[in-house]
Amino acid sequence: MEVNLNFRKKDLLPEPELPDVKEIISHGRLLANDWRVQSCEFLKAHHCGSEREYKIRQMERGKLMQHAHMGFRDVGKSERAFSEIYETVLKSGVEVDRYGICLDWSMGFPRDIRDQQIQGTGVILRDAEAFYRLTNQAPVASHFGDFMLGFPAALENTQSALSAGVTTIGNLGQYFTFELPNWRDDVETTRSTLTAIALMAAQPVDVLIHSNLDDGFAGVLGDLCCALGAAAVERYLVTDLLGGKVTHCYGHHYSTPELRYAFQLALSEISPQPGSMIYGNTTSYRGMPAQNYASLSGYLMIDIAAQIRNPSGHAINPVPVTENQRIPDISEIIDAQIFAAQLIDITRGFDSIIDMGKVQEIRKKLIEGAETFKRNLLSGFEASGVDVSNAVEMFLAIRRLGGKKLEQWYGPGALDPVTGLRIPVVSSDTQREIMEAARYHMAQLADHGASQLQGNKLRIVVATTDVHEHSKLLLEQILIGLGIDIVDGGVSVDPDDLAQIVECSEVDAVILSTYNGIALSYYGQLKDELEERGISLPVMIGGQLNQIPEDTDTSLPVDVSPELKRLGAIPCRSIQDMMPCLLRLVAGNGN
Ligand code: B12
Repeated sequence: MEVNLNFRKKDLLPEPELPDVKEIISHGRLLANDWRVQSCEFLKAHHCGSEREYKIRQMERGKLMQHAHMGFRDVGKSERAFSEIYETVLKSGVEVDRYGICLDWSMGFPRDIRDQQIQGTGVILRDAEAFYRLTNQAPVASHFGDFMLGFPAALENTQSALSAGVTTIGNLGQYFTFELPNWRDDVETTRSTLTAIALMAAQPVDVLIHSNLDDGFAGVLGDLCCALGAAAVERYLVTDLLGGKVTHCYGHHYSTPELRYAFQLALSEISPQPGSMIYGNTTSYRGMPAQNYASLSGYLMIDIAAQIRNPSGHAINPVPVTENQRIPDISEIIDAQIFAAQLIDITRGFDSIIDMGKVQEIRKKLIEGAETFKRNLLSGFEASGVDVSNAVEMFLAIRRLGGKKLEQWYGPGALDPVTGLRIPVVSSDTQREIMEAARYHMAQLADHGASQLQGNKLRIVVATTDVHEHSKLLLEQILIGLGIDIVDGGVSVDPDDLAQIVECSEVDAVILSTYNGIALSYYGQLKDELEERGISLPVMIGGQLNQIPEDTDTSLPVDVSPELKRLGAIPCRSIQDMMPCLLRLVAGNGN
């Protein structure tokens, strides 16, 4: 076993005093006297006390469950979607078992300061009554994950969800990786999250504490053993330290069929509660709807086959094929659900031809690697002085270190003698896909003047406004290939911090990726911050350049590229779009 002294507790947790974990747990338990799971349409219709009970029943019956994800800004539309999707698919003989509600990221802020925050694209529920109204529109299990746990409003949102009859609540993965704009108090975030977990653990019925691994570290790790290891560590945190039941979701980043299948088998051993859902392989949606249907069938068939052979309680999630273009509308969610039900029947005929030998081999490696990761992490933390039996210290230490360091220090892979990096035992698809994309774009850029950039010593800061980091990794690979020096502007960086980095690092331009539907507000703030510092330089911005117009409650965001351009930014739809600006910079005429 490796025990490395990679950090010292006093450097990572320098606070003279952290909140008392015993007090947090007893506060959460006490709150359970007043905040209890209430009945709702779903629990009544299925005569059960919790979604966990329902899942176990369906697993025993061999019934595959279906999940639909949604959350429109317009609350009325979200409520309509709840009943309309359920009723319409039922007419085709299909049942949606659960809805995942996509809350807006401003919901992560406590209610009293929520209105002053930048809003994204999800639904905003003003109070407990609004949670109740939404979840009672159909006899479908409601799952609240996005922007619940892992944020300063974790406790108040959990209280609202419990009183609306919700018995699967997350999303622990987001605790570890998501940031709210201009919110820096991770101790308060931790206090709220742990109190909410203790409250759920103390309920008289089973409440599943959900974590989407892809929202957490799995989205950026190079070794799938560490992604599975994260599930093992989270189980330790929630079950051993806080007495709750943890359930895991995965899927956005799992494209290779045998890896996806093997991960399902391995996860059901490492995290044996009925699973919440398997997320769709959304990163494979890159084209038009007709192309995305192929991706949908590809990943869904694997998920269905895995559920037939090894029912783990995870509902399958047919993500509508418009997902990469915009937030899918109600009719598109309905189509995807009906499509999935048909595919369940078809897949039964294919299941027997899958080569399980290869899948089982990967499963074994994943489990061994995950256990090594967990063991190394716990002993490494202990050696560094962290009290591994104290949930406050553990949560904060993991969050502050971040996935990449944890993988490098505690991963099961051998160290590469040249780079010093861990060699993945089971390589994730994400890194491979980013490297492949970088090679593809470099070849394309040859026709757009790429050679003129070499040797010109341009220096560019690359950053993201939110958790979406793949484009940053891709852009960095490409910029290195173009001979450009990179300054790391960070992930989920606030405009003032980014302006500060620009001021300190003598860069020629900024490259920014943004996805959360905040492009215009973010750029406006960055521009002000740069102007205040007397800085004028080109800002290239790409990703999802959209936003819900201010003072409206329309549900879908609109393109803001023209406004961005008018304000002085350089909107980029593709990688090639940055080339004219880069070429102007080497010609000495950046703006
Ligand atoms: C992967 C992904 C995630 C991962 C991110 C993992 C990670 N660590 O990076 C996870 C699961 C964590 C995630 C979370 C969320 N996501 Co997301 N996610 C995606 C997804 C599937 C892919 C985005 C991506 O990485 N693409 C890879 C890049 C390389 O390709 P690309 O986006 O096509 O970009 C190309 C060009 O635009 C260009 N480019 C990009 N930036 C720039 C910049 C410059 C300067 C230039 C020149 C070029 C350039 O480079 C690429 C070249 O091909 C998209 C849907 C989709 N299929 O596109 C949703 C999507 C972006 N997510 C979305 C949302 C809403 C969220 C959440 C808010 C959901 C939630 N409620 O929790 C959270 C974010 C929370 C937060 N705190 O920020 C929405 C955004 C909606 C909108 N704005 O209209 C999308 C579109 C899905 C949807 N339809 O609802 N997500």
